[in-house]
Amino acid sequence: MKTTLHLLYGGKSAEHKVSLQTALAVTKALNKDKFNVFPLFITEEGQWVRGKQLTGEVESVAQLQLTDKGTSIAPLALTEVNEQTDDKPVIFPLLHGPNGEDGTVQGMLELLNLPYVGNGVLASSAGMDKVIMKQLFAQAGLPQVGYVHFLRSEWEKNDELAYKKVEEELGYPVFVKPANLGSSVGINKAKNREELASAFKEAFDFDRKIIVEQGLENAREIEIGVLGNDEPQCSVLGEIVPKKEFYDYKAKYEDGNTAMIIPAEVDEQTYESVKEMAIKAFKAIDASGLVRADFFLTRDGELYINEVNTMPGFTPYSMFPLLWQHTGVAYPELIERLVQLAKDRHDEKQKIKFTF
Ligand code: G1L
Repeated sequence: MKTTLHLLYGGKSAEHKVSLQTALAVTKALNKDKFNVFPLFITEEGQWVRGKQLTGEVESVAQLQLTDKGTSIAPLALTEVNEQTDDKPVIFPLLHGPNGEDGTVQGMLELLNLPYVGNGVLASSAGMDKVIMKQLFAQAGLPQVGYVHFLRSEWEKNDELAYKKVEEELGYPVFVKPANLGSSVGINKAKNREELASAFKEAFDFDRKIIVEQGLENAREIEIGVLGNDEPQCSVLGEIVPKKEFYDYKAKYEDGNTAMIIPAEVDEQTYESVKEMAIKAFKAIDASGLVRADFFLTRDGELYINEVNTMPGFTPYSMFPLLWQHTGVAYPELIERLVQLAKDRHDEKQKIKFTF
């Protein structure tokens, strides 16, 4: 029996275009003999638009921008998709940022009792808040660099006190980041008090809560893919290497300024440690489906977890799919595995008794 899949993409977010590109890549990779694929587009204004089944070849993102071609629906009218087939349709959310990655869309899909690809409500929201995520990692005994966090109201009351806390507990350099953002906006490196003050000011433009992390000099950035539900598996390792030296965090992570090395060259023991820590991190946030776990490896061989990404870049050229490609799971198979994991989680959930 064919599986009906609804791709949910676009969205009221800075990542709107990335989402469209990703939806296009996923659409192209899906075997139409196995899947009935439907587009569900969220415009930049937040309007939900449902389109006709994607049967033939979809060649450009313009075909996925349904603005005049589809039927506007209320988000909760998504339940109507139920009637099209006896097998429950699976929703594939490809959305980033505060309106999709933080668990809100996942919560809506839970209410509708629809299976969906990727992380659930708890992991999505925990993974979006860097402070909460670090607290869960600390609880799991995972090594991390030092960090402190502040609310805008605390900083407004006494900014000197906040800066002193950073200097006493961490020292320079530090990275200042909004607690709640998926991408790299509002992030700055600070090497002194003056840079710290301006980094605080910018980070608070994007969130009411910020995190300040100790900066490691010269550490390598190692990433790994984790795939599964209750028994997650790890991919090979990848490394992010800046193509030249960067003084500015933003420039470093702009497109084309870093290279990916897969597999990363590390010794056997480091590989084993990364895998073990990645699985611990996956479980610490109660992840399901997938995460990309990011680490720092110092030149003396010390390993720290940096963060996990519950919705990593997902074009065929992004780190997560490439890591799995090198592990023996090609892009179309990766997508099929994720859809199966969505069904498995949904079936598990149906076993739960809700009345006593
Ligand atoms: F559903 C998955 F597979 F879990 C999933 C969902 C979303 C994987 C990766 C992503 N990534 C994105 O949606 C994005 C980073 C392209 C945001 Cl626009």
